[in-house]
Amino acid sequence: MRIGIGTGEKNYDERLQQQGISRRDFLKFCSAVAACMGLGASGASAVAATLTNPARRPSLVYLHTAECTGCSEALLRTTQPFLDTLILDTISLDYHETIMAAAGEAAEEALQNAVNAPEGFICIVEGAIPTAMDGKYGYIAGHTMFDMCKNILPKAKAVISYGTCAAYGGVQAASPNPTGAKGVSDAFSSLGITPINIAGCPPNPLNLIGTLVAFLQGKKIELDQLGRPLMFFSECVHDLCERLPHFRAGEFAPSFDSEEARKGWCLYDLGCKGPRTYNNCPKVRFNETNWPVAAGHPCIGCSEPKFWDTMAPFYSN
Ligand code: FSX
Ligand code: SF4
Ligand code: F3S
Repeated sequence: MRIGIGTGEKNYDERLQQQGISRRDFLKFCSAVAACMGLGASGASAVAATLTNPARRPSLVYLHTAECTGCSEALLRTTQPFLDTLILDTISLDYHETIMAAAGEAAEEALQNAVNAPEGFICIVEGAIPTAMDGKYGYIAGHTMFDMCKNILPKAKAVISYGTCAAYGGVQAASPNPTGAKGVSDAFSSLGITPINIAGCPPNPLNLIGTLVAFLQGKKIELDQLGRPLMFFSECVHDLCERLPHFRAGEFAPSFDSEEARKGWCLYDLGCKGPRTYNNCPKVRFNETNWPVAAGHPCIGCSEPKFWDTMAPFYSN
């Protein structure tokens, strides 16, 4: 399956025009990706060149396991209407169970073709892997999710665990975890796979795009101890938060509907887990618009392993 803009021979101005995307909007988006990657202003043109280079079209296989599809939603429903066409066209999305037109045997064939393509493929996994009862809690096309991943992941050039479920098990792995759900690295540690974990429930799509751009540019992606790219996850949410001056001044909002909350006072007393959470949300806002704490909701620690258990209760500290 090829989504979107078609022929790689056209220059990118033509391809943008065809999609009704102004060059200005596209460069603005590239600046956001560059900023997210910690590159300076000069990084935007390099990002644009990478995303529009028709010569570079690695195959992408996107597998869904146990999850809510929020990660795909976050990626495909961004304010940039061209993400799903331009970006996914650039990387040639050959298999994505949620949005591909093919079904049944045709879908299976598309998967096999992508996996066996001579130029190789990048595999993104969204969701946790059920491991209890020989993986019987999750089947796709007659194979358990565990077996499907076990067969495909070792063949990939790179594996990206997109979302906290794929990274660490997420809500499926919350206690008592009846399905034995695990993150990809945990479930397949014996296969020697080192996934790049783009944590978050959902994750910020810009962190995924930034990872793909870095990969396409041949850059080494440095990871933290939890497998997350340092370029996105090296800082604590709390240290980046715009309410931090109020925290330091001891100004804590007493309730969500208080005047203090509206004035931007700290949400720690309302349960905020920003001090225990590593992510770039305050800096790289969702849809370049907002992030939970600015919208008035405490951080619930969604990019940390086991956050459903360790960060609960969400509304007190
Ligand atoms: Fe949902 Fe993705 Fe959370 Fe998980 O998200 S937004 S439950 S990280 O795998 O679809
Ligand atoms: Fe820290 Fe949360 Fe307060 Fe922001 S709202 S300063 S992240 S405790
Ligand atoms: Fe998640 Fe906290 Fe960011 S809940 S989206 S890590 S602010």
